[in-house]
Amino acid sequence: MNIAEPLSLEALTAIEHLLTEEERMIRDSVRRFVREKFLPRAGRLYEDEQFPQDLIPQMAEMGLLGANLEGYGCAGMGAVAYGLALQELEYGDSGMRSFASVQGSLCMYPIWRYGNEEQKERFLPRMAKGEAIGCFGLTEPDSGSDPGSMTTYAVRDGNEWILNGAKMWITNAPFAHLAVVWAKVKEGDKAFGPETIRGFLVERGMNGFETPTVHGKMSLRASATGEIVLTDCRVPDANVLPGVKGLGGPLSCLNQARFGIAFAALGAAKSCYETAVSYARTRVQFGVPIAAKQLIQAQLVEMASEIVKGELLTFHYARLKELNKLTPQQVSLAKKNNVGWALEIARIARGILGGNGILLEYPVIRHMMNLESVYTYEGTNEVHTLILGKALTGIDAF
Ligand code: TGC
Ligand code: FAD
Repeated sequence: MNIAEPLSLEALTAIEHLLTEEERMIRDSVRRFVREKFLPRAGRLYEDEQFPQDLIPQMAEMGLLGANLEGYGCAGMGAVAYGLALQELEYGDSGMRSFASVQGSLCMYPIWRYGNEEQKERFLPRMAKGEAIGCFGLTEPDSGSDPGSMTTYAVRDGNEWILNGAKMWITNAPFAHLAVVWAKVKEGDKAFGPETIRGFLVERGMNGFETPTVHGKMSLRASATGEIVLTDCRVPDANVLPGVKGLGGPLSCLNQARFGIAFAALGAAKSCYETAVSYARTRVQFGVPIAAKQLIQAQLVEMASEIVKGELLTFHYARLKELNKLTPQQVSLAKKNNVGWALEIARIARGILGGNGILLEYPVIRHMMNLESVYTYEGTNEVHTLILGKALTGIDAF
């Protein structure tokens, strides 16, 4: 049987000539890093529930921490370069991308956008260097999709705030040096005016701040996930983000992180697709490679088509983001579409590999399990459907 070289996804998407030299360089250097330093250990890290903290200095050197922020030692990448870099990380493992998303979009971004100058100088340069690691505490055991129902409270006491409550499912928490914690406060001492949400920079070492690890995850095992337990935790005024009040604060950070995830999830999908093509071209059943079977080709074509469509969508949206024209609804569309398809592609690839599809020797089952979390976090697939449903009909169906 004559078997020609396969057409690459990159040739089919054909955005290479639309990238700047700097964007290509950033993508290629992260690609090398992931393939040389991470992938040889990926299966073992997943099995051992270990995030590779030893790789943080190199990630920092490549400008991946707070990559798209300007100043304070950050790399100031454009949205396309940032998206491509995250996609290469997620080609390795969603846990690697999660680490960078949380550090940059969910912890450094709120300080960069809503912090005062003193807070920015105190935290951002060290975070860009990977010397201080951050996490983001919004979700609670009884408050996930509906973060406005949170019950973590901050009560003022002189120049300090006393925080009580618990946050759940917090990426990076077990080894983080600081947490951006969102908590409810009563506005104004006298009138007990309306309740609002504020952001607190809680530092490791403050009394009453604990971050027990969540064990037993079957997904994102190479990412450290923890709780944040706050028991009469005293946080000084100097650690309150002055520039934001209300749920719009944390949600604006999610816009940043969700954009990165939409772009990056395609990295996991590409890894699954490439593995499936290569496997199907060499696995012989009924006397021919299974890639010669029309049912297998139909599956590979669907996978490739959805990756190309997702890539074109995010590339366009990333250019819009660089012009400050990307809306939260567009971010929801991209997150829902790309993560939904990445998960579906991983499941199809798993099937194409047959029994081998469940072995950690191949990246597919690891990506598939990871993507189950990516489907749920940063707004579940249903939440993004309802955000779009509300925008398209004008009716809130939450
Ligand atoms: P709603 O009344 O719609 O809005 C409340 C206020 O927020 C404003 N707002 C936004 N602002 C900026 N960006 C957005 N995307 C915004 N969406 C809403 C809105 O204008 C309003 O402002 P104001 O001034 O009028 O008060 O709020 P709601 O309570 O009805 O909830 C809306 C809903 C359900 C869409 C929202 O709560 C939501 O997105 N829920 C999902 C929660 C979520 O995504 N959690 C993620 C936690 S972090 C995480 O998962 C990290 S994983 C990281 C990793 O490892 O990679
Ligand atoms: P729920 O909100 O209880 O939802 C359960 C189901 O009900 C879902 O299918 C949901 O779509 C559906 N549902 C809910 N409301 C509606 C509705 N109105 N209509 C229809 N269906 C609905 N959070 C952080 O704050 N920081 C982090 O760093 C972080 N990292 C995470 C890491 C991992 C590995 C995971 C798994 C989660 C992480 N999260 C984090 C939490 C994540 O954001 C939440 O899990 C997510 O927002 C969903 O909340 P929930 O799990 O409480 O599910």
